[in-house]
Amino acid sequence: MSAFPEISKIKYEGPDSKNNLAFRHYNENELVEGKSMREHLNFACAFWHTMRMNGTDPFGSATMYRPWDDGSDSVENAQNRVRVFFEFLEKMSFPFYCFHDRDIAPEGATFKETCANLDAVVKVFKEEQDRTGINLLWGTANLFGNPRFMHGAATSSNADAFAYAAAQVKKALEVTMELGGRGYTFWGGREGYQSFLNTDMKRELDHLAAFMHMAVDYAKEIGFKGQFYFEPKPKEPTKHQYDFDCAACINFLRTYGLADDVKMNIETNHATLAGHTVEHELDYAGSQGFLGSVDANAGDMLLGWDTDQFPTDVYMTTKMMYIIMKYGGFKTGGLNFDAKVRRESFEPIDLFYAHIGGMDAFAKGLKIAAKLRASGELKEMTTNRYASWNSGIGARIEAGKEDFKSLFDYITEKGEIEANISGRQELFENVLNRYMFD
Ligand code: XUL
Ligand code: CO
Repeated sequence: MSAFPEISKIKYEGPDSKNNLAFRHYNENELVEGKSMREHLNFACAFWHTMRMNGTDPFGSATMYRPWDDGSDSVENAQNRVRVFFEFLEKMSFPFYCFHDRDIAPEGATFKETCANLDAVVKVFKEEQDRTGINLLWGTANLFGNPRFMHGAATSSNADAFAYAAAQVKKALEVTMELGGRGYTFWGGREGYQSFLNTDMKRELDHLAAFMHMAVDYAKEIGFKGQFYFEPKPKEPTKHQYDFDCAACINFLRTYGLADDVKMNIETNHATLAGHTVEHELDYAGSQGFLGSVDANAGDMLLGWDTDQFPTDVYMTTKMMYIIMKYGGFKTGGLNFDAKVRRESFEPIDLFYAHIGGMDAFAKGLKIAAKLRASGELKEMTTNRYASWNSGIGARIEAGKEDFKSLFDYITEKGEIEANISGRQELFENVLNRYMFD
């Protein structure tokens, strides 16, 4: 039985279409720089938002109308959600999806029962994957929702909570592998702290590293070839999260010997909460060789929390795709819509409008980014800013042929530096606008 009987498969109708249930830009097989849009974008749908968000917020109860969901915690209801999810994925032409263990299956009375519930639901995922050819981009474990993780999971002051989290991730890795997942994501959840007075930070960080090493080791042991990701987020729920931003995460990975096994999963709204733009985070990770995957969403600059809105700002998607393409595009990762419809957008059809908007915004951004790259105009302007490094003293510094003493002599003799040239930020912005609208 169909959960969305009035909605047929969403088709590409081109930029002139006025059909709100059609793609205007996302044409999955269209080639951009010789690669299909589908492969450039690797869109994934987040099970937790699409199937589990019911509209509750700190001030009010559920608003969402979901006729297929009986609201119970039964395994049967969980299995049925999976079938509805795949109907949605198929109608939206999603090549991928992502999940947390606890979104897809209910906890049982014991850990053993919980694992059995998970297996029962994973069986349906497997059937639906085989039926549709839709794949798992990455899996993850929810190590933050249950009260047992009140002090964190890998960084908990309670060693048993660490052990429970390890058991949970062991199982989540097995399930991710069973479903052919291309990756596994760590998001800290409660891995952080509120007050230094009651916190042994060094010990907590050591534990977090030990935990991630155990995961990497176990993945090797069972032959899981997926890419591990670490997802930065600066606050919410804890005040000081250990995975604050890409710089903090990469420092952690390098310090603890995890740099070869883990890349970044960068989320727009998390970047902005850290006081960065998502472009900054993508470029930083890319420049350090850690660009893995993206949780695509948007925040609200007037609200200081993680609103997880759908991304519709084509400036933002253009800049994101420009940077992602600069680093060679996604290898294992993709664009996972870690985004939810607003509490007031409570009808099933809103799930379609939301994802169509996000996918079209990225498809349009991809096309503009490709035009920018083809012309080389911005790149050339940026390169020209650094012309002083191409010869003379700049080239010698880059080649490691100068030191403080030689530079002291150089400047002493010269007396003053070559005149600076304008940064021309406004001109750069004008050029971008020309590509946005022409
Ligand atoms: C939370 C968040 C998570 C991670 C996966 O803010 O982004 O959903 O993406 O745990
Ligand atoms: Co996320």
